[in-house]
Amino acid sequence: MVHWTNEEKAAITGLWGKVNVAECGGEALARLLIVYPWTQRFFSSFGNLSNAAAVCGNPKVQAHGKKVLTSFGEAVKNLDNIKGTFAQLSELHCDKLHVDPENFRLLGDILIIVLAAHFGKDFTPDVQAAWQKLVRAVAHSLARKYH
Ligand code: HEG
Repeated sequence: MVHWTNEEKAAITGLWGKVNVAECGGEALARLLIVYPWTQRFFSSFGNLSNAAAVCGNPKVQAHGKKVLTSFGEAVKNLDNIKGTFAQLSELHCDKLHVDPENFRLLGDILIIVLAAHFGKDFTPDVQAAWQKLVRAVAHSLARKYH
């Protein structure tokens, strides 16, 4: 289990309260699909992903990005039980969707970049450190049911 200091918890929940989930979620998923184009293979039903502008303007990408970041928010609310929180989603991504768990790590790092861009100086090194720990824990929990 991941151990959190009070400072880390405060850094995570403090920033999360200011996150626009639709905007940051949409942007994070769009950037994942653009920066690591092989991730597009999971979203063949999403329509036009032919270039960066198409990906960013694709309503299904935006909607799914919001869904993913909303779900990510469950980790923020359950910092002391992230594994349990994502047990079912881990099974889904493994057994049904066959998403390579490396992609959870990539999305986590992209999310950090999106948060840094949105929050600028407020995304201090301490806040970043707590968030890096969080995105790793989420990726780890989502990868847990793979075998
Ligand atoms: Mg996943 C569906 C959460 C990363 C590919 N993802 C979903 C759903 C949730 C979710 C809540 C809907 C589940 C349902 O319908 O019951 N995803 C989620 C989280 C994270 C993540 C929290 C990481 C933080 N997902 C992720 C990554 C990929 C991916 C990195 C692929 C590169 N997710 C994926 C696909 C679906 C979901 C293909 C099904 C989409 C659809 O067809 O609607």
